[in-house]
Amino acid sequence: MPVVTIDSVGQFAGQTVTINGWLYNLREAGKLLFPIFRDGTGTIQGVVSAKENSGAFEALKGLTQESSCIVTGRVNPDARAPGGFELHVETIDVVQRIPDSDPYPIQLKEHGPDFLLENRHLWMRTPRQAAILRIRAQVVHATRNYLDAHGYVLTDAPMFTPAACEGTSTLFEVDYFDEGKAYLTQSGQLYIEATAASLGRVYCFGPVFRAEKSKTRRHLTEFWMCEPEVAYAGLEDIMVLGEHLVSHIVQDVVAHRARELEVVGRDVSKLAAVCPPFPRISYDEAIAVLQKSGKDVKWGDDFGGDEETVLSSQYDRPVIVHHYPAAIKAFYMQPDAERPDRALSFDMLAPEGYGEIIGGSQRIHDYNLLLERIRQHGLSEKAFQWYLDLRRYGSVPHSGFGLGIERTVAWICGTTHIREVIPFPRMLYRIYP
Ligand code: NSS
Repeated sequence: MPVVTIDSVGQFAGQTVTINGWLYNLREAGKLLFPIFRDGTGTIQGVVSAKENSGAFEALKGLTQESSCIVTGRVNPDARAPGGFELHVETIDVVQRIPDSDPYPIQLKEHGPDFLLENRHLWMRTPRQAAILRIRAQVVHATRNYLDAHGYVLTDAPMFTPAACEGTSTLFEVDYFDEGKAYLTQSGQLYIEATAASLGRVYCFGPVFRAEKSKTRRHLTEFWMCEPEVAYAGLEDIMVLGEHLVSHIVQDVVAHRARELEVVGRDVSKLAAVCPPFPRISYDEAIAVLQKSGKDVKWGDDFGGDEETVLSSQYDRPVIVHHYPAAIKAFYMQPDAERPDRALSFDMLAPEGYGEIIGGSQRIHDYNLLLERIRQHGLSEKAFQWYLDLRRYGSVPHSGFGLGIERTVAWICGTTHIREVIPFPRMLYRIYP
């Protein structure tokens, strides 16, 4: 018997196949049983009759939810069945029966978020969570594919670092043998500035860590970032890369994960609009929009989630906000030549209130200016000697950005909280499981 996955049963209509899976649900109706099996690729409803097949009927009757089982049966086209096919069960081999005394904790009913997070290792089996994880994988695949196809070389950045990249307030400290304190990386950027000077166009893609004290639906303490970095690129070049990359990711998910988007209940028409060019507004214009809408902000303020939502709600696709005040941005950002109090920086804000998905900038390429900024920010000159070397030897203007994977997946899936889009979320009050 061919062993097949549920997402491919359509190719086996009329044939007898074997599915390796789990019992998702069971409805008993007298001499008929209607099990629903899942195998990680989808769910399929089965039917077993006591009269026709007493062996399978007995094996299945009373079988507990999430018991693992190997099912063999004939694939019958059935317009009423979700997915269009029904499995006429012939044999069932129970691999592990969950005892009635210790049932599967996640029942097919509403549970509170704390309970679900405490049981994340089990919660992820539910069809909605599995669909989200598949969409996440597609986002990662599309991101890498786009960059690989456009000449960007993957260069991994280290996780242990001797210094901060994105401000000292969110650093996780670790003891590093006799070297003293080290920190978990907040961003691979500084390192891929070096690989960009070696290879031209590069990116890194990995987990980053921020000791975020904020308990919001947009913040994790461990999240994944994709960071392209390009030698000889300016702010304009890198904004264009950002809009093309994000459009590609969204359209790739729409094309390849239609079923999963349906499972999570996403309004796909909203995603279809996401193609370049994206609207752009300067920070100054953004302040004016916010003030007009009644927000209590003044020039020089950074934007929080509320402000981002007001700004992005004006558009049907992500909006790019550029030229932020240098004072509220990172030490490495190149100042605008005409207005040095502005940084050549941009953030991309996702629509529908999902907030910032990209932060990026042109980098300072002048040695003296960079040294001055390192000093102004009270950063360790010693730890940054290698970074200053990049400005000593063949320095060029260069630019890059970081795309937050979880923020992007949360937006594409339309989830209310970012914790659902990573297999094991790490947050202020959560390190288990
Ligand atoms: O702090 S960023 O805005 N920018 C950087 O780290 C630069 N060093 C990247 C670069 O230029 N190579 O973070 C980038 C993105 C941001 O837009 C969010 O989408 C995401 O990273 N981000 C987060 N996601 C989840 N949780 C937290 N705490 C978080 N912080 C940033």
